[in-house]
Amino acid sequence: MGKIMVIGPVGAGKTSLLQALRREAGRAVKTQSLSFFDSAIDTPGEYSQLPRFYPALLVTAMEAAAVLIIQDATARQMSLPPGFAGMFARPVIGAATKIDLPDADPARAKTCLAWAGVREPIFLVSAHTGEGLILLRDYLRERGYHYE
Ligand SMILES: Nc1nc2c(ncn2[C@@H]2O[C@H](COP(=O)(O)OP(=O)(O)OP(=O)(O)O)[C@@H](O)[C@H]2O)c(=O)[nH]1
Ligand SMILES: [Mg+2]
Repeated sequence: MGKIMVIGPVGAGKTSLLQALRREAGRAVKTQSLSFFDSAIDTPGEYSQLPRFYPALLVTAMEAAAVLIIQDATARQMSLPPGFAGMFARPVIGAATKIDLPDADPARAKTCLAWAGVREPIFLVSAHTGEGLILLRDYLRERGYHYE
């Protein structure tokens, strides 16, 4: 069993998704530092958006079994550089979050993730309604990754 490390831009919904996977109630607060849980490693969005933090992300990824890259499905553009996913010496999966919102565009989110180098699988999820979480949990369980 191994942890997943969750990365992606500020406000994309990383902490909310981890809380939803753990079935925790309550709204997420901004992540201020690398946060280690039994099930996962949560990261502040700045670590994915500011290249000076990349070495810290890469070293921390060595503690994880897999990397989960998050894209806000309502975001109009990708805030990660092309090929970002390829930096990690770990399996990378993707999730587009906030698909409950009216301006969510799952196809655009998948394109953004592909631009960042994420190959399938890409999960479409909502931390607020729980949509898509069953498929993501099943995938993580099958691979032997922690999530709760
Ligand atoms: N409607 C909706 N809002 C969401 C969803 N996931 C997260 N949010 C909202 O998006 C905002 C940011 O969520 P966080 O989970 O804190 O985002 P984060 O990626 O952890 O952000 P940082 O810690 O700053 O890197 C919060 O107001 C959440 O309530 C979702 O699936 N649907
Ligand atoms: Mg957070």
